[in-house]
Amino acid sequence: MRALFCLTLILSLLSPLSADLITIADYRDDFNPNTPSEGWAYLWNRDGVIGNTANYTALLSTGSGYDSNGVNGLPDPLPGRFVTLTQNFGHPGPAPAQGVGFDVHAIAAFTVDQAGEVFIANSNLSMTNGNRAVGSDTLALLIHVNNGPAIFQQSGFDSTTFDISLGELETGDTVFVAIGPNGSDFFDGFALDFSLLQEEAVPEPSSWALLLIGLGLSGFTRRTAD
Ligand SMILES: [Ca+2]
Ligand SMILES: [Ca+2]
Ligand SMILES: [Ca+2]
Repeated sequence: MRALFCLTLILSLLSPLSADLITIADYRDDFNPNTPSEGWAYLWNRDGVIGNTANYTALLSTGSGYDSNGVNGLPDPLPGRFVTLTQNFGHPGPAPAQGVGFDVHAIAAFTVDQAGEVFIANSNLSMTNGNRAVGSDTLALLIHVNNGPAIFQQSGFDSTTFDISLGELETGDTVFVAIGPNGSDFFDGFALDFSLLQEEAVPEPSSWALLLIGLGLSGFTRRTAD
């Protein structure tokens, strides 16, 4: 009986857990031009290089999206210039060649409200300015969590996707998706979208059934032994 219980317990532990992926955020679906939806922040690295959240500050609502001065119309005064995020359009800020100390990024950030592995899915970042020569002046994409190192970094694309795992996150961790001018901001208009999915590990019903059977047999063995 004890051997059977042990076997059952081992089998139940070996049974795969089902991983339900739920969408916890979606850039376009969640976009509110007046006030960021719960969990979201729209930022720019006004005060220093990308990757250090101490340098980040909020973009301000213009009523149709967010830019550096919160007043409809671009360009804004340096160092903001064309930095903006709206539901269907975005643009990074300027680069050192344009009179600032570092590449100014537009940053979409989301803070998770529960622990678990988080994935980016359904992602796309495409340059959209019709006057731009394909393959010319590009963007730089950088993704990091809190003040951690870059999890994903790419530049030199006309269009790209970035479906990746961000690993196990804790409640309150923030994902930053930052788009920079990659040297200059001419023709740098873009379209952005992505979802964040989170895994909720739920034991398979069969695992629970086996475990309960195992525990029941264990109890039976003890009673007969007494
Ligand atoms: Ca979407
Ligand atoms: Ca403005
Ligand atoms: Ca550029």
